[in-house]
Amino acid sequence: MAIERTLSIIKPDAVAKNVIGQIYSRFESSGLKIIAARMIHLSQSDAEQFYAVHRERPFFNDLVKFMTSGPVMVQVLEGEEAIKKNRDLMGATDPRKAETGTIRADFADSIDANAVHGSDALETAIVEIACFFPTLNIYSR
Ligand code: RTP
Ligand code: MG
Repeated sequence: MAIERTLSIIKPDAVAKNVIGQIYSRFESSGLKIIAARMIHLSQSDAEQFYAVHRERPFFNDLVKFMTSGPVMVQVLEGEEAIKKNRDLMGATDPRKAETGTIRADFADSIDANAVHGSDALETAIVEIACFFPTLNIYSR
């Protein structure tokens, strides 16, 4: 199986709920390593750029407003099939549809305030990681 890297964001709702550590434990228990991390309060243009693929979607403005509503914790996760593994840990976008035991089922309140982001493919992971971390600040062991 391939070792991959993925970008994870703990969104403002989960940071405000003080569950960064609980979410980090789930990454670590599943075998994913946190190889870079920083807390940042996204500006409007940061959020618009990051979610540019959704620019034409009806929920775009709400998404940008939410993602800039408070600080987020951003991390690079590394491990076997990290992209899929992280998406599996996250659960479905809408927490009402997320499987029991997933991060969104346990910590998210709504489709907007849904606790976490995770890259959805290899190419997006590369682009998203580069948005936040220069190679120099990624500590793969
Ligand atoms: P994310 O990008 O944040 O990891 O979430 P995702 O892949 O599960 O979902 P995506 O389709 O990429 O959508 C990005 C974020 O936009 C909000 N959204 N709202 N009202 C809606 O129908 C709707 N659809 C998506 C969600 O907050 C989602 O996380
Ligand atoms: Mg997405």
